[in-house]
Amino acid sequence: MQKTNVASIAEIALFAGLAMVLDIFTQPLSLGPWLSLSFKMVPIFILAFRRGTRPAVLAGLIWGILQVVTGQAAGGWLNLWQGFLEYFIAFSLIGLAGVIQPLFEQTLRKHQSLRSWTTMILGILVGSLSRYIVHFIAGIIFWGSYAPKGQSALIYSAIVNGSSWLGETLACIIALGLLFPFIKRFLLIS
Ligand code: 218
Repeated sequence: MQKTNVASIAEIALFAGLAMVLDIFTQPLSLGPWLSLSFKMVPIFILAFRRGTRPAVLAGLIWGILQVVTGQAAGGWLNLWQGFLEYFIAFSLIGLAGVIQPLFEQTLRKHQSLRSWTTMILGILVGSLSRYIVHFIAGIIFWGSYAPKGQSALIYSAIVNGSSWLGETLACIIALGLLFPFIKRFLLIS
């Protein structure tokens, strides 16, 4: 595991701040009622691929805390347990995107270019799925009363969180795919 140093602490703050700025100043790109693209997780993924899992988990946690203390989370905050789960735990888990790169480093040394794209996409999937599993569970437990009449809490949560997971994940894969050739030399992925 990498030693924490001043540069990585500064980058944790920087990338958490960047995610927060995107959160405040950008709007999801709506592609219809069920799909809107949102790029806000990109800074956390970049940090995960640059510094590894631990710094990225910390940056995700800070982003979650920032949303709560700035009032940005108000619409998504029902009570302490739910808020803790969906802002502190869920956002921290985005950083798990960093677990893939060390695995690939050890197991797949050949096929350089294929490896880097696979690492990036798998990392994004692991981070975003980990986050959204928490939102899905919280959706069943805490948001069930918002379900349309006749729809179970489970189905409601699967639809709501499934569609925002898809929009966020697709957007991050597209955005990082476009950025990747330009930022590659700043990442652990090669
Ligand atoms: C069914 C349902 N509705 C709302 C929420 C709350 N939720 C979902 C996804 C992401 C976030 C964090 C802010 O973007 C929140 C609070 C839910 N879990 N389930």
